[in-house]
Amino acid sequence: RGKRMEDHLRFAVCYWHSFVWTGLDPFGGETFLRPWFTGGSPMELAVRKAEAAFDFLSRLGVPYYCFHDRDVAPEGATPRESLSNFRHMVEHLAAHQQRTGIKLLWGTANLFSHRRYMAGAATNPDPEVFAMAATQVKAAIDATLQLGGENYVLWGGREGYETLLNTDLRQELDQLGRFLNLVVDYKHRIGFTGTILLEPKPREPTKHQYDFDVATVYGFLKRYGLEKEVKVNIEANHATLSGHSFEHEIALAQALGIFGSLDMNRGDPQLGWDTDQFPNNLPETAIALYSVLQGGGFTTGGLNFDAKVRRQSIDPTDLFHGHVGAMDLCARALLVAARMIEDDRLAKAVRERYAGWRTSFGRDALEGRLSLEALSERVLSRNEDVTPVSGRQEALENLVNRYI
Ligand code: ASO
Repeated sequence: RGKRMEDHLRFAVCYWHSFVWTGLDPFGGETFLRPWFTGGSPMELAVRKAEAAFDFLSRLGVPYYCFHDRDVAPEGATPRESLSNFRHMVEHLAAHQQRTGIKLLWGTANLFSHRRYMAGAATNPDPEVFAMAATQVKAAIDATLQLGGENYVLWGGREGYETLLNTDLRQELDQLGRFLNLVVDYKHRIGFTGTILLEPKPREPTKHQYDFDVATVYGFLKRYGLEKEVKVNIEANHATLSGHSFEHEIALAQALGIFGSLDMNRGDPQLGWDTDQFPNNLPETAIALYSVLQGGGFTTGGLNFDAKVRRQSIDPTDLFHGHVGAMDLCARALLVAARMIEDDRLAKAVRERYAGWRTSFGRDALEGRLSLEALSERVLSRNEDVTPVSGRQEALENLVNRYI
C-alpha cells in the first residue's frame, strides 16, 4: 500500500540486553566479561559502553537503537547526580548518532530495577516514589526529544500487585491513569511529536500486572481518556505469556486503533516466563508480520529486537549471530507476508466470508440499524433456518505454508 519493503525494515537493537546485561540469573552471577563492565569509574564505563555499543550497531548496519535512562548512565548518589550523569551521557549518544547516522527508535526510563520501585513506580503508595518516577520520565522524554527519538515507551515493570491484602487496586489504577496523563500533557507542552507507547506484559515481575495484554491496556486507556494519545508496543514473548499469539495482539491493537511498535523475540514453549530469545521461527514470524502489513505497516514504530543471547554465549560474536539471524529471519518473514498479500487468495477467502456485509439486509442488520423485533420479523417471515458456510481453516492454513 504505497510502501516499499525497505520501509518496513525499521530494525532496532536494545541497549539493555546487548550492552548492559551481564549474564546474571537467579542461580548465578556474571558470565559476560565485557571490557566496559570493570576497570574504571561508573561514568568512564558508561562512556566506554556507549563507544562499544555504537561500534556494534555500525558494524551490524542497523538503523535504530533503544535505551533506558539507567542503561546508558549510572544512577548517582542523589537525584541531581543521577540527572547530571544522564544528561552527560545523552551528549555522548547525540555525538555517536551524529557520527554514525544511527537513530533512536524509542527512549524509556527504568522504573523497575531500583529497590525504591519494589512496590511500584506510578502505582506506589508513597508519593515521593511517584515523584521520583516522574523525575526520571521527564528527563527520559527530554532526552528522547533531544536525540530525535521517534517514540517513547512505558513498560510498567512493577505496576501490579502480589496480594490484595495490602493493595487498594482502584487507587493504584487511578494513579497509573493520572501519571500517564501527566506524561501526555508534558509531551505536548515540550513539542515532542513522537508516539507514546505503553507496553503490555502479564505475570512477571508482579503476579498481577496492570497492563496485562492489549485488551486490558485498551480498557485502561479508555477509562482515563487516553485512547487517542497512547498506542502499544507489543512484545512477542509478552503476548504468548498472556495466552495469546503475537499476531492476535497485533491484529487487536490495529482493530482498536492503538497499534504502535513491536518488540521482537520469542518465548520458549516449555518455559512459562520471559526468555527473550531471538526470533527463529519463520512461519510464526511471517504470520505476525502479515498482520502488520495488512494493517498498513508502521508509522513511527519498528521492530526492536528485545532479545538476548543465552548466558553461555559469552563470545562477543554470538551477539552478532543472534541479531544477524533474527534480522534475516524478519526480512524473509516480510517477504512471505508480502506474498500472502499479493496472491490475494487469503484476502479473497475473507471477502467471501464477509459477503453478507455487502447485501442491503446485511449492512442494515450488521451495522445495527435493525431492532431485535425487525430482525426477528425477518427470520419468522422467511421461516428458513440458516445453512452454515465452511470456515475453510485447514485450506487457508495449508496455503500459508506454501508461501514459505
Ligand atoms: C525491558 C523489558 C522490555 C521492555 C523494556 C522497556 O524486557 O520488555 O521493552 O524494558 O522498558
